[in-house]
Amino acid sequence: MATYETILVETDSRGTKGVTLLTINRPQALNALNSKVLEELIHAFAAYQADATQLCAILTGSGDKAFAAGADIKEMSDKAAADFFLDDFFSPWTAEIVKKTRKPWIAAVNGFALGGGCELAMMADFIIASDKARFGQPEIKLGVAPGMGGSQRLTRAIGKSKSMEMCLTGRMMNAEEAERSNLVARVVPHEELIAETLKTAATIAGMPPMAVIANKEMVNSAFEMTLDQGLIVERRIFQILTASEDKAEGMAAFIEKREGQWKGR
Ligand code: CO8
Repeated sequence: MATYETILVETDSRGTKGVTLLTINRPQALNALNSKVLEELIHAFAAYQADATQLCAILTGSGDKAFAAGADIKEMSDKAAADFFLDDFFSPWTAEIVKKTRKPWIAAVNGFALGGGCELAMMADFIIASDKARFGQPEIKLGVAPGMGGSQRLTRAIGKSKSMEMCLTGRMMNAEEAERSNLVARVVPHEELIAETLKTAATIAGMPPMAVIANKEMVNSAFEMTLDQGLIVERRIFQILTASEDKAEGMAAFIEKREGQWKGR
């Protein structure tokens, strides 16, 4: 297994078969996202995607305070506009992590998820938040604006009015409001965040692998396509799945009142 400086990786985490736990590990900087974190997360997500024994990942932050308090302001403060533009700064987060990870991953938000931290959480397939989680897009206070998808993904998640208010004022949203606003799937007590997220991830990892990937692909197509296009994608993927060995097994298992034994084909 690769060794990393800024993240921790645990496969079959805490004995949970098929579940990889990724932890951003810069608690002294509230897990701010610098270029090393990005480089290492890209590598770790690619390894997760390639590992056929793992079917669900969780991303969280180390320490008790933050998931990630944003892109690393100290690293960015000296960069010129030309550097950001020529490097197409922030583009690898979506291109390398979101687009290339076909298997699901859950953000377990354990504290501050601000700026790039909130944007990273929103890249996950869904968010489970501790009751201490706080979400925000405070970039405006730095004289800039979201750059890792905040204005787009937040608006799709919670609607124009709330997203606009959050981006224009930089205010934070607590976990209760985030759940009410559909930003997060579920809020759990802080101390139980990882245990609860592992349970949800274990449920997913116990499903037929092709169906897991297909379900993720279908739901995501709802954000990229018209209704007609999305419905065609859904029907075609559904039809393809009916040819899988796991479909025959799943239906036989139901009729025979037993658990399915998945082949992943
Ligand atoms: N980048 C770098 N270091 C950070 C960051 C960050 N985003 N957030 C916190 N830290 C560091 C602090 O500098 C501090 O380090 P040190 O001990 O060496 O001084 C340490 O983490 C602990 O932080 P605080 O002492 O500030 O902890 P508090 O509990 O007092 O406050 C807060 C917690 C409210 C979360 C506070 O740290 C904060 O406001 N952080 C910044 C939040 C933020 O603005 N995030 C958005 C970042 S910008 C972004 O993500 C998009 C790109 C913007 C481009 C900018 C171009 C210049």
